Amino acid sequence: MDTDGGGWTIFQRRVDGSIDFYRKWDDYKSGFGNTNTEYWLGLDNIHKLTAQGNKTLRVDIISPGPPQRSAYASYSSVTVGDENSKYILRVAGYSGDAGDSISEHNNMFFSTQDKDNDIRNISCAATYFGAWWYNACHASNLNGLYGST
Ligand SMILES: [Ca+2]
Repeated sequence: MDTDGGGWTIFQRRVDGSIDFYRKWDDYKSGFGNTNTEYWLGLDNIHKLTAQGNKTLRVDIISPGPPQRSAYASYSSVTVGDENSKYILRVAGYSGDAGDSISEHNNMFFSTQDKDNDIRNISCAATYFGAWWYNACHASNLNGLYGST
């Protein structure tokens, strides 16, 4: 919570693979998991957060190693639409040292195994066992199988 000046709300956290993230629309809408370990805050909540003025998105990734390595990606502007918009993602202003694997998901809808809103003629969520703003299909898949490359 004190990274880069603090003031963050953590909307997704994965640390040990203890929570199953291959879930359906209603779980991603409402949220799931345990704030002491792994969780997803819920798309309705993420929408409300990002609707309150300009928000920065930051992704921190740590590879346990050894040697332990970390990298981050930051986006100076992010919004997630409401459910009627299929939680459309609008993201811009990358900086960081992880590389930019989210900008290509800009303007995409959220998809889950039971709601295919991607732009490919397969279900990206079912094919890659995740839930994300898939396009055709992904540069990042942070709700995919834990430990998968
Ligand atoms: Ca599709």
